[in-house]
Amino acid sequence: MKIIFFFFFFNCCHRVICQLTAESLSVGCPQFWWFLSLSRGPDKYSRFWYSLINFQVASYVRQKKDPYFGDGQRKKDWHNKEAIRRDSERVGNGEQGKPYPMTDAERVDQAYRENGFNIFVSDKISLNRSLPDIRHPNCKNKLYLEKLPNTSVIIPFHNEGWSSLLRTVHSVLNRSPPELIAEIVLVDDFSDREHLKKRLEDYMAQFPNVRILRTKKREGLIRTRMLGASMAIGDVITFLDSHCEANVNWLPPLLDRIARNRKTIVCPMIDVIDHDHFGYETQAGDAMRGAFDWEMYYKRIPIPPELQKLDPSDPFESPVMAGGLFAVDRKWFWELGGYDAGLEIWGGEQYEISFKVWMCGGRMEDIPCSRVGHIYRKYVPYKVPTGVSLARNLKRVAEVWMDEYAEYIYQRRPEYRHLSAGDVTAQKELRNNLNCKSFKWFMSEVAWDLPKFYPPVEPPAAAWGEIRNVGTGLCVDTKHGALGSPLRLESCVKDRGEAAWNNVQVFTFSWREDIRPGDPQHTKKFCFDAISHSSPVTLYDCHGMKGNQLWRYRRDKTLYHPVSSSCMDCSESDRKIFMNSCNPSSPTQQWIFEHTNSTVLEKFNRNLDL
Ligand SMILES: [Mn+2]
Repeated sequence: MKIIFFFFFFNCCHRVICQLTAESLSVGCPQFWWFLSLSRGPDKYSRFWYSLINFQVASYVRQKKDPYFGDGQRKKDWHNKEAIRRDSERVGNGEQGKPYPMTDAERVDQAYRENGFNIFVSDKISLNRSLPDIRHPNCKNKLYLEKLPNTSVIIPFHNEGWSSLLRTVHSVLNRSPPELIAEIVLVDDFSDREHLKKRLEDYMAQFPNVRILRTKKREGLIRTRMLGASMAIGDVITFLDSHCEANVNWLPPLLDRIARNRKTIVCPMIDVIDHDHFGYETQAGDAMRGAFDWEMYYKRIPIPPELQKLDPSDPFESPVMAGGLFAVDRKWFWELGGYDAGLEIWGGEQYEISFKVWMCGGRMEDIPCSRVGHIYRKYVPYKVPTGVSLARNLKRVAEVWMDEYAEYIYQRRPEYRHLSAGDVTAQKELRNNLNCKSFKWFMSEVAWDLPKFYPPVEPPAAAWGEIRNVGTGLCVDTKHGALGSPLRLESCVKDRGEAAWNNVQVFTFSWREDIRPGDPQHTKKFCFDAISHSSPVTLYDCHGMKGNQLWRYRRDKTLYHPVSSSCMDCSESDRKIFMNSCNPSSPTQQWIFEHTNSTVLEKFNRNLDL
């Protein structure tokens, strides 16, 4: 009786206690120590708690070496030690993921034209090149289920370069346990480049489990993936892009999660293969959650402390996937209806599948121990149909899945409101039949941390309109300059009595405490940016991380830049705007915004030593 009680207790407390230990170890959670000290008390009951915690910690540590899960399934080390050793000995161009030393001749435009990345460099690197094992060190000791489902790896492509496509295939074959690869399916979306025809078929004939499918006309990425998935024979479908490199032991960690819960969609961590020199490295920020803003641009947000794991190499939940790299149980993918067949060409499909899996009883995770490199192109080398299909796709996703939240998109993209999304009855029926939850549920249970970074309703701005300098009477002007070009002083448009189309003199000091061109309803995604206490002030892509784009508009009318502890200054003679040591009595450091919201400004300045 006692034992039964114990196990019951063990199961239901497991999560809570791990959470507590996780927090206490990583951030010294005071509640936990309070809890522990209580548990140390003399009475029998609290001693029981204490022993339970110790047991938990001990079992956590032990689990690393224990070949069994709690449910009695055997686990094993899936690393291919021999292949890892062979890789480590490789030397040559691009080996170990090192940048290829480019000459000027290789840097020419021609190298990028057909692929969007430097194909000359790609051609000089071995198809079997080695990659650095940049996984979290804990990944080296992880065991996964001995019995894993096998997978079809679907690789759609359109006019892909020869060496980049082949390196994708080679990396999968070289770094996957052969018994887990049911097949690799290359799906050609109507390419016209010669090397992708007979030459590719002849080459792939040496690999019995590589198949080539071809569309009969240009179908676009979404339908090409669907064609591959519909022909797949594996238990799991793994989608990859056609210019990827799979890293050490990438596959077992993905399949393991699906084996444990077939409704989990898993994504590898996507590393960056440089489009110039093919060096291999992590993305900025590495492990982050997938998110979106309310114009439906894909975004990444930090993992909140509540979701951080004791072991940072453990899988974590992600609200939306980045796009083309994920694995899903084949039957579950079709139960979810695959992709909405009404989606055209490209775009929005990652939201559709992500919302669908979360809202309809599944889940989605990123797997830090599974890493796949991807070449982020310099530009897309072929014609992508214009915005219409993307807008239509996004509207379909919003109409079918986002309920009342679709309104937030239409407010920012009024042109979507009356755009036809086509017939969505089948999609709505599917949502009904699968008994899917509401988007409100998704926002409150899954993406609850998103509004902090991308609020559906934009909080009020602190100041906006022209920014007039007190000393010179001139205004800040972008002159429609390119990104990175410095801001200038210019005679104020308002004073000229005529329209001045070549000027941009309206700015918003936004709720993010950055300054952007545009009025509060229509800000651009460029921000005032300074890199030192004496640098010019330029416009740069807003990174949303405060830092060198954080400004204070102080009561003395100075624009203070906390990172460099300096103030925005200007000189009338050369009309330059630059950072300088603060001197609040200098009129050239005083700026007047046309409009201010004193409540918001006071809130911003409250925590500041003025
Ligand atoms: Mn790609």
